[in-house]
Amino acid sequence: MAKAKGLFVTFEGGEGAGKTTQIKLLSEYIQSKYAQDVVETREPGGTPGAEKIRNLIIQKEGVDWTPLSETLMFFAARHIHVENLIKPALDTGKIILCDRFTDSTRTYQSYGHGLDPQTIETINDITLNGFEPDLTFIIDLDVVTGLKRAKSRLQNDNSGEDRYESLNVEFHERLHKGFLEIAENNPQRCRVIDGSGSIEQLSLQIQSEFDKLWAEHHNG
Ligand code: Z5A
Repeated sequence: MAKAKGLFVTFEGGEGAGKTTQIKLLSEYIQSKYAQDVVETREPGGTPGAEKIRNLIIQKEGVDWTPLSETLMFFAARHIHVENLIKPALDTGKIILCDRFTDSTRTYQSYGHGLDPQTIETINDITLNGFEPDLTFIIDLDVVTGLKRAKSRLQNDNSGEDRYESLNVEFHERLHKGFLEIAENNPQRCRVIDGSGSIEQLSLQIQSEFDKLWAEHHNG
């Protein structure tokens, strides 16, 4: 596959790990240090159609999604997002910072909800044909601290998005294990960041990893 002009960076981790916070900080850093256009986006969502699918998946009460139907909806939203926003932005040299991507499907739908991992990889191949991020930050935080942070964040907004936080601690422990296994199996792409540090400490580590990627991309 031809190398895109821009860079695609994703942020993964359990609830309340600090992804949204770190995306904003890295975006400011890139714009000020490299004078580069940055697109901040999220999954599910990121385009009008994909945001509609997000509402279907996350906000509806009393639905009867199966793990497979939910996975197909995540990939439907992802296909729109990649084709209509991410690839066109990469083609014009932009840096994309995305809150969650396919690793969240691997963890939530497989480690969490028990869907066969091979089914996810088959759908991924059909939908994205090998398209993966250039770099993935996995923010690693113990489950109880993450859920406390996510709950306090939810009390301060009115999005109504609490469906996943309400699942039990064992579910979140399985996600935690899943993210670490993905990092272990993809050392080229993934960097695990210790989420228990201060916002500033995490941000400095993330900046340093981004600088390395930038240097490789421009010199390599
Ligand atoms: N999902 C799925 O199942 N399958 C998929 O394929 C995809 C998604 C793509 C939506 O995700 C849901 O969809 C998600 C998985 C599922 N499940 N849930 N819930 P989301 O990303 O929109 O929602 P989230 O994971 O719950 O995000 P979050 O709670 O907003 O967490 P965050 O972005 O990682 O954290 P934050 O907002 O930056 O920080 C949370 C709070 O902690 C906030 O008050 C911060 O000020 C504070 N914070 C942040 N960093 C620190 C540090 N270092 N120290 C202390 N306090 C901190």
